[in-house]
Amino acid sequence: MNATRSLHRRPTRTDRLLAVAGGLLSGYVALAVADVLAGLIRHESGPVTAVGDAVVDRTPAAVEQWAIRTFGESDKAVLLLGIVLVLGLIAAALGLLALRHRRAGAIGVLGFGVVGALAAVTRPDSDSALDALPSLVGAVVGAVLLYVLIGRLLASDADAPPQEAARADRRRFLVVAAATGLAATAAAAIGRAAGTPSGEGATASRRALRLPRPVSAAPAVPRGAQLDVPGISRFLTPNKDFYRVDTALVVPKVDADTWRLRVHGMGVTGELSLDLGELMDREVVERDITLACVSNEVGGPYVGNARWLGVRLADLLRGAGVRPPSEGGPADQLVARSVDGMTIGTPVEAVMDGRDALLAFGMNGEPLPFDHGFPVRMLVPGLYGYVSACKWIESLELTTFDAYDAYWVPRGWAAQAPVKTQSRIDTPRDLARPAAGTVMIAGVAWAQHRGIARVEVRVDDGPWREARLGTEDSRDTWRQWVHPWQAEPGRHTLTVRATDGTGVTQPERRTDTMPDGAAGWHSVVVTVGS
Ligand SMILES: Nc1nc2c(c(=O)[nH]1)N[C@H]1C(S)=C(S)[C@@H](COP(=O)(O)O)O[C@H]1N2
Ligand SMILES: [Mo]
Repeated sequence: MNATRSLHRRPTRTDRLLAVAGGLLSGYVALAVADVLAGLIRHESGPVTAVGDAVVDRTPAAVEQWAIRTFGESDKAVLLLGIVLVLGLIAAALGLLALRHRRAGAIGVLGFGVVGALAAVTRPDSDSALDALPSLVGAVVGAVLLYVLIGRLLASDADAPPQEAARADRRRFLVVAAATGLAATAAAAIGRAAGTPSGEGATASRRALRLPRPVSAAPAVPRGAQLDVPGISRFLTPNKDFYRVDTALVVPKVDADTWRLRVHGMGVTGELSLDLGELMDREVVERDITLACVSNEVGGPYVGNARWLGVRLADLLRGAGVRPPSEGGPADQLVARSVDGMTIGTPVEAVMDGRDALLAFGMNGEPLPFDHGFPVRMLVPGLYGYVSACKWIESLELTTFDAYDAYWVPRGWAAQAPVKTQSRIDTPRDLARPAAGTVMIAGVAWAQHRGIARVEVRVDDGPWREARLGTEDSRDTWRQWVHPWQAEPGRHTLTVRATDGTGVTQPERRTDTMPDGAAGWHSVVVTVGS
């Protein structure tokens, strides 16, 4: 007898199709098993999430910029879908390979388990080798399944009549495939229903959290800060509409009851380790601060304004003995680290120069949403988020810019990045078709911590005309503006530019977001009907 069973029958096209299906099914079962185990161990240890996180970390800056431009805030969903598609293609190919070499196909499946396991244990938030288990066990089950399935497909003896043999083989294959597919689906469903939903303790701790009253409340937003123009951005951005930019594929769910913040490093004379209660017992302030992302293109959506509740970071640092460089302190960089391994470096001088740099736990009257950094995040008026606004913060280290590059710096972004003055036309929208007559051109302008002194609007190549500004809330917030325009029929280009509180007007020349934020004027093109 021939020892190699796969030679018993020549694989037909149907066999090849079934082998592809077998590969896909094995991949599916492997992921389902991994999902059940990740639910028991740690949700982020699942292979798709772990590989996705690893891909995010290794993505070249240019590709990442392209992804943000093309997919916006759905970039994460697109990445996960991409990973699943690639896995599907590979699984299909392994199915075909197994038809020729059963063992090679199975080993291929194991190889993917190793990749997933490596990704899982090398994540910065992985603190246990157990994180390798979901990928490894899933892969072993997937590999065995593929081996068995292809075995069933080629089980018939060479002496049997070919037609009948093929039919018997397919029946055997389908029985095993259907049984394992159903079993894996059921196991995954039961695992999801029975397992702890991710972050149950964190959700309960957020619900139970009572925010303290501020010693220094933010003054009421002045009447007149919010202009009454349809289509303009709300002055205070509701939490659910606030942009989200971060590298987390699974939003960290931190339990406020066990959260601690450590403050340590150069020039710290008394290391601190605070829990949330101790942080909230300090002097609490409330401030309106506009946050902007360095990845925001001219006219883009990644900017928002909220009312934050927290403690002044400078008070905390002084309490730990820290002096800014201007007073002879040795550290010029404050590195914030998050529970998911993000590092964000901020100039110590900016944090301690009197501005309202905050460790915030409240946002627009509620505890920080998970998406925005629960339980505590940092905010520094006047700096882009990637150099100031660490979410899910767990430690603050005093060091120097020479000694340490935070996460984005080796990826091509500037180590220090004050926000650039920007203005945006919210209405009319690009390519709108307003009727002739009075059209309100309106939007927002921001130059946090310098303030907005003037906004001007231009129609086509006409003269710059000063827009009416909304009342200033604080120089750390954006400012609304409006300009009534007597619109004449035809196609027109509307352009805006702002001047900040130091008297500097936005330059016309457009620059890329990389390395330290986009510059240039925002324009929209509209066609006015008659
Ligand atoms: N832990 C962590 N904090 C982070 C980031 C991140 O990826 N991880 N992204 C930063 C960037 S680039 C910006 S612009 C702000 C965005 O804050 P938001 O998502 O609350 O709007 O968070 C900052 N803090
Ligand atoms: Mo950002």
